[in-house]
Amino acid sequence: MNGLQNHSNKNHSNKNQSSLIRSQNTNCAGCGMSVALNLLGDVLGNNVKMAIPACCGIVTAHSFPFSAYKVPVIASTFAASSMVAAGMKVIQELNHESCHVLAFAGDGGTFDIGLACLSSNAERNENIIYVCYDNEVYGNTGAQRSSATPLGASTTTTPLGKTGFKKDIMAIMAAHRIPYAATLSVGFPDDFTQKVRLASTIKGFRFLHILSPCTPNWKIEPSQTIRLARLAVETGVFPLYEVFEGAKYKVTIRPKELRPVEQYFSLQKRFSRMSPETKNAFERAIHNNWNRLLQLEEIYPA
Ligand SMILES: Cc1ncc(C[n+]2csc(CCOP(=O)(O)OP(=O)(O)O)c2C)c(N)n1
Repeated sequence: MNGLQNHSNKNHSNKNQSSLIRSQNTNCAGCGMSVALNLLGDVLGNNVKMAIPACCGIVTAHSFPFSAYKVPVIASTFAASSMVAAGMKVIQELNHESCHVLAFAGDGGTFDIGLACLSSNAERNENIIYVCYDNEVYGNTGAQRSSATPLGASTTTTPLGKTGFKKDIMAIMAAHRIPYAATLSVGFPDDFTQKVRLASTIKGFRFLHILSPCTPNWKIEPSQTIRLARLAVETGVFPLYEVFEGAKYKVTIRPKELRPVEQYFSLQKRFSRMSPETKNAFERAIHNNWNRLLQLEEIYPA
């Protein structure tokens, strides 16, 4: 542990290195989650402790006594990262320490199996930052569908394309009236870091939902990660916005006109089996959601 700590401090002094994660990790080329960790580290530095459940994020860490993380990490059960993070925060407060405590989980650990713990922690307004990096699939176990998988995407359990829509996790979090919830994209680093900075100054439960392209499971080239993270926003597939106290809305990136969603589909083989009818249903849903958000912002501005 001491050896790791020394190494961590040494690396942190190098401005070209991430504060949270070492470059010697085993993540895929073009991994959106790795970009998200770098951006989180840019804002939070290494004054961070993390609880990470079963997911690519904990595979990143490798096995004891090695770690690709430069900060203390507890590996939690799949369902319980937010509980563990809340416990870590309480211990830290009892010890009069001050650092950011993060739960860092994938969409499976957030939208599905971790939802009960996430909800109870949000309802108690635990003083943590919950980060969901959403690669829209159970990535490290072989690409099974999750409730974050979008309509029409093929996975190993939906080989012909998923038949239902993605769960609206932001609406669920807003319903808990937590102080802050926001969507972030690794394709918009300034917007991303501003939101992390703001979240780090707020007390109580904060929820950051990051769209995180996944090269093997979206069936894309590593060079397309950032392009897709941007296109998701520009087509309206993944709007960037904030919700304060579950009641006040702010859209932070506002394309003048949404790009045709076909531009987003065509770069990803996971959508290659989508029928024209499903594509139309998808595009209609996106436009409805975008208009709904703009209306919410107009009626309930932040
Ligand atoms: C209770 C339980 N069920 C299933 C598993 C197997 N498992 C480990 S990680 C994982 C999928 C994680 O998916 P996600 O949270 O989306 O993260 P990703 O792998 O995409 O990073 C599954 C099913 C487990 N560890 N524990």
